[in-house]
Amino acid sequence: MSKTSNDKNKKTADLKKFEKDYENKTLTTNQGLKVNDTNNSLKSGERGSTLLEDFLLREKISSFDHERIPERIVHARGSGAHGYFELYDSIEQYSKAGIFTDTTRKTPVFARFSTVAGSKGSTDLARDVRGFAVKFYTEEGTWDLVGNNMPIFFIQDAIKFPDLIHAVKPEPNKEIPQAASAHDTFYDFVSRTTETMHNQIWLMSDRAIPRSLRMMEGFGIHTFRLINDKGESHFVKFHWKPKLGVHSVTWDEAVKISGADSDFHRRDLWDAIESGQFPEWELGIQIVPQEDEHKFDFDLLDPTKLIPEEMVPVQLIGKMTLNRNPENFFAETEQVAFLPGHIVPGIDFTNDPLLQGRLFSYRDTQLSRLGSPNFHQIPINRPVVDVHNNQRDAQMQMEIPKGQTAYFPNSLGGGCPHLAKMEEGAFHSYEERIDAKKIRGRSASFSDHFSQPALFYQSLAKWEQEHLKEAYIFELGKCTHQHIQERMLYIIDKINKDLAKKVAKGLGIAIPKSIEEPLNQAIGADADVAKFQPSKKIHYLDDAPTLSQANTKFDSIATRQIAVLVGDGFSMSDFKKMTAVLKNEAAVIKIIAPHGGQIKCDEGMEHKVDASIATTESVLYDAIYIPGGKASIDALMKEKKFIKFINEAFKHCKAIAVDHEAKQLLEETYVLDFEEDEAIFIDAKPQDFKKAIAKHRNWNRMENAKKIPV
Ligand code: HDD
Repeated sequence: MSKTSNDKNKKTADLKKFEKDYENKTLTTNQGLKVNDTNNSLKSGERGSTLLEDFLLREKISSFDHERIPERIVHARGSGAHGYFELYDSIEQYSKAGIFTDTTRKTPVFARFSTVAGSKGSTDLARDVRGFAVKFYTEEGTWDLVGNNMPIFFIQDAIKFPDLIHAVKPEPNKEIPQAASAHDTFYDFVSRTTETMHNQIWLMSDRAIPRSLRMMEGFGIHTFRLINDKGESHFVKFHWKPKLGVHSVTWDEAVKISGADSDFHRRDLWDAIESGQFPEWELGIQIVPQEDEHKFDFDLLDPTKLIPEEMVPVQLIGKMTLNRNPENFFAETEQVAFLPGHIVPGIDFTNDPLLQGRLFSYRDTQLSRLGSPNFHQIPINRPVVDVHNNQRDAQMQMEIPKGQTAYFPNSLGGGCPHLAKMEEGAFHSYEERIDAKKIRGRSASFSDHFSQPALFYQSLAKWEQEHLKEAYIFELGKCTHQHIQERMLYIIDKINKDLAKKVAKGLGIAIPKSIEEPLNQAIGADADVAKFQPSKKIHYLDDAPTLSQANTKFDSIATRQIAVLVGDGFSMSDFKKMTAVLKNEAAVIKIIAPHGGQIKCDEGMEHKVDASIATTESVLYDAIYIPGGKASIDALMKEKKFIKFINEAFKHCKAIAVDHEAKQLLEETYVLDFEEDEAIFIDAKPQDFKKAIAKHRNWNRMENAKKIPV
């Protein structure tokens, strides 16, 4: 039982019924037979062959042989946690859902964050979209909000999802590359499917390499409906805003973290919860009244478009807190099944063609992944309210449905389970008026593929644009076919000419003036870009500052990992003065020394070393502090990896503070080669160092950082 459990949580109480404790228990077979030897098989004599009769061996090995289930076809790599959701104020004017009207509730949740393309064991730091799925165990049934950390998706119609995923997954002939979009098939596909460009450019941005799962936004992406008790509908987009702000690592760090600790995000989430620093996100909604459906330049049903917050502000309506780690990864995080089709009265779908297809896919996939339509009976998937219907049997039925009838209507079962009345909270689909021909096609209102990618790029800070450009050069540089690179350059040029020029320079090829094959092969043979770029309307924005991470929160150093580099004889007074301030703000102090075990300060006391320099890397920390003490600095100078450690932190624009003799160590590095750096501190006030850590990175250092050859 983890120390951060929340016993009042109704779902936690439900899960407890299924938890199994092994303390002081005797080993048995699955039939409860006590076993006194699980190390030796039954043999015909000491050196003889093993007997088929050995049921103990058969049960143990056979169970092992079958312990894997298929990993998720996408989002296989993920980490989950339990928590709860609280509503600030009722929004009954929009929705009748209990979760949105009852402020006294603490609705239990289970959240799972994931990468998309990689396998279950792949690195957390892949350049990728992150899944952001939340299961709300509400009093009216389970609601799943299955979103991502980017507000838009690659494609407009679910029928293209298999193509997108086949293109981004490892190439089928050689199963390369793992957890990476930087390869030919992905760019071959996206350069022929221009609707992908908006999500594609977000994928090139820092959003695709978060510092922490706790420091990323989440989005429901689709336009959903909220339905109030009068049956009125408002369009809604859901947002999750992290309390710690939105922060990312650099690509160089991501690559190195993948080697140093490929579980970096999973560990970070786990450790934060275990230490009582519970991750929090506020839930926000953008509301569009029914009558404003056609007021935008884009179609609300098009999932490749966002509604800029500058047009429709996000109202924060509640908060999710994750306060308990799972007891068992497989039972909870692996077996949890999210379905966009899980909604409750007060929330409904729109005709977004991507959402509509998802409503089929998720249930379908659980059948092969979890093996049975009874997957809702698995503890993590059970709603916190009773389930009664006439669905029966199938593999792994865990309940014993009583009675003679399993059909409706019936008289023999007393008419039960009986139908719910509307006043009892029965679900009723929104009665949208439809008058249409059946067609296989796409609305012309979906055909603007370039305005929003352009808006995104224009809205970024200079340093974000620089990172994005480098990402394109890296990704396209990994493509081996020049015609694919050229197509991409041609398209990037339609988004932003300056960006295309810089990427072309990095690739060493020219931007083609024209392309021979049609621009978008997915929705019709036409190379006329103008058709995909409708003229600006009155609501068009040139800049949407809320899209930039430069405008996120920079007010906390809670859970930031501070590497404190010390050798024997380090100055205790320096150490105390600095770490007291940092600890007070809930930063995590990690003592790194030339050796493991204990390290002595100049006052003769022993301190536990968190990591010896041989076992750790600079990229795992947010900032460095080095206290004085001559003997300590002499010891650090002897171990050259400390120099690399500091140079790398400098390269990654992190805050570095040194006191007294520790300045000598900086002289061995590149740090002092550059004048005036607002995040380098020599004998400075701990408060100033703290502020620099809260800023996450000193991006003003970027040009100097590029000159560091590590
Ligand atoms: Fe999906 C899993 C998010 C489009 C088909 N998706 C999955 C997960 C997330 C998303 C977060 C992992 C859930 C978990 O942690 O278990 N997917 C999205 C978003 C989309 C989207 C935000 C667009 C707005 N997905 C999408 C389409 C299809 C799928 C269009 C199919 C037509 N997604 C699946 C799936 C998965 C899945 C194959 C794999 C595992 C699972 O469902 O449970 O059914």
